[in-house]
Parts: sequence; structure tokens; C-alpha cells
Amino acid sequence: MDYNSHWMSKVVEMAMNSILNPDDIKKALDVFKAVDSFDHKRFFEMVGLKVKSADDVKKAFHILDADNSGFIEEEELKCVLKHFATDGRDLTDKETKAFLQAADKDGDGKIGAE
Ligand SMILES: [Ca+2]
Repeated sequence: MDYNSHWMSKVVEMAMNSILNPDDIKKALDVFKAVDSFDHKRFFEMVGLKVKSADDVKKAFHILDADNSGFIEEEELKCVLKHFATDGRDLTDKETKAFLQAADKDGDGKIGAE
């Protein structure tokens, strides 16, 4: 990892930690450490995002939308855990697709902010 991308991921991690409890994030990442074990509903529940205000959820969405396109695309979804903690793993293709399918309500291959 080069210096700049490391610095960026630290900034992202800090932004996420300002919304969510770092201990909860750590616990949730631990639960889904095994390949193909990721369950986004349980994950968001564990990190406390489910009980956050619409404003905080929107903030989190914008952190995950790394290129500010207004959507979370497959590529961004794949490294979604890295946005919660720098040592989060990449999702597998299977996990990414399952997550995308569950969250992509209009079937355009990306997740909108609504
Ligand atoms: Ca995007």
C-alpha cells in the first residue's frame, strides 16, 4: 500500500468512526472474517447503522461512495469493509453480488442513496 492510499483510508476510517463506535465495527468485522460469511443486514445491525438517524446513514453512504457518483457501484461495494476499518477484508465476488442484489432495488447494478 503506498503512502497516499494509506493516508486516505485512515481519513475514511476516522470519518466512519465519527458516526459509529469503533469497537462495534471491530466486533462486526471479526464475525464476518471468514470468506463468504458476509451478511450485510447483520453487519449493519452490529455496527449500529440500523439505529442511526437518516442523516448519519446518509453520511455513511457518502463515505462508501468513494468517487462521489451518488451511487455505490460494485467496485465500491467490494471494498466496503475497508471503509469501516483499514484492516477490513475485500468482499468476495459472491458476497459483492449478493449484497448488490439485495440492496439494488431498481436493478440498475448500483445502490442509490434513497
Ligand atoms: Ca460511486
